[in-house]
Amino acid sequence: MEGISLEELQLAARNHGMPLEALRFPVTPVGLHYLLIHYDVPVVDAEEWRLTVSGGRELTFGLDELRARPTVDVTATMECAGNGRARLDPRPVSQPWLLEAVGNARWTGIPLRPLLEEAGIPETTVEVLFTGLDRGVEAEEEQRFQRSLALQDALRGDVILAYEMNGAPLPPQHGFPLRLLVPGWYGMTNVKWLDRIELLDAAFGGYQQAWAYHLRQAEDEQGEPLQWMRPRSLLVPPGIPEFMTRERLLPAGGCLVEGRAWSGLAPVAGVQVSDDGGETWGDAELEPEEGRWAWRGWSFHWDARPGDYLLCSRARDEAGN
Ligand SMILES: Nc1nc2c(c(=O)[nH]1)N[C@H]1C(S)=C(S)[C@@H](COP(=O)(O)O)O[C@H]1N2
Ligand SMILES: [Mo]
Repeated sequence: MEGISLEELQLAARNHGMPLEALRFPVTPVGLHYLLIHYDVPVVDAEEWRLTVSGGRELTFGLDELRARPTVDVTATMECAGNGRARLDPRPVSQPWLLEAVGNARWTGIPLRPLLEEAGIPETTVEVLFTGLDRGVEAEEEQRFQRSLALQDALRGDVILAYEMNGAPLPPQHGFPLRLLVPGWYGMTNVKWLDRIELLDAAFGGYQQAWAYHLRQAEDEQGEPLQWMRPRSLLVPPGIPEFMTRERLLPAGGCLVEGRAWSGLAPVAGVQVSDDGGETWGDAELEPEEGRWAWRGWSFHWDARPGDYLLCSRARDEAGN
């Protein structure tokens, strides 16, 4: 953890994580959901804002027109693909997440597929490009935040354009007035401040798609594009924190350790907890599933004897990940 720079701190102060004690909430209250904003939060006038769908028949929608369409909602866990990167060695210099870049929210909006079908999908379409209103410079390239999906992924029935979060209009920091939501995929997929959707007949080669968000072992290799969230589990730190170190203090005795686990790849199949930094593990009890895309609660009866412990948890999913 040596050498965290002021630049990294500057990013950490702009983009907060979800404090781990907020794992107690089944649905993360809006202000506790993590945030990641690469550039500046755009200020959008809802009256003037339009969504354009192009590449087929060009369609334009105002916010009221979108809101008048049949509504769907989905409770989905979203995790930044870089969650945990500040602990990697060597540490990639970027938003320095520890473990809190996650949240679980109820998103309301309209399904994407009918909108694309209305535009008429040309036979030559291979990808769908989503463009946000926010602009900045990254890798020396001036850009708007843009990500694409393969056509078959964009046509998944549960992909939505969301205009509400936890029953209220999206707040500015989460993408007002409209964002993409692809349940089960890492956070960067879910383009905020969306104003343009384009059907493309060639793969999009922009920075956020072709270079960023790849899992690579060396800095200069192409790597594998990240998509589905891998299994992960986090626990509510028990007891009370020491202010600076965040070390926890609690009375010896029985302690119910609680947490949540998720995987985009397949439903969570099991969670284990260790009190010796991962040497030995015991099985946690899973709470009922709250929908395929929401994280799953779990609990573990821990017999806390006097001493110092390093607690951790891990999850596996039904696909064996
Ligand atoms: N337009 C736009 N969309 C974006 C981003 C962004 O910077 N600009 N950040 C992405 C990343 S990397 C993540 S992890 C999620 C975070 O969503 P949240 O801030 O609502 O939690 O939004 C994604 N969508
Ligand atoms: Mo992210």
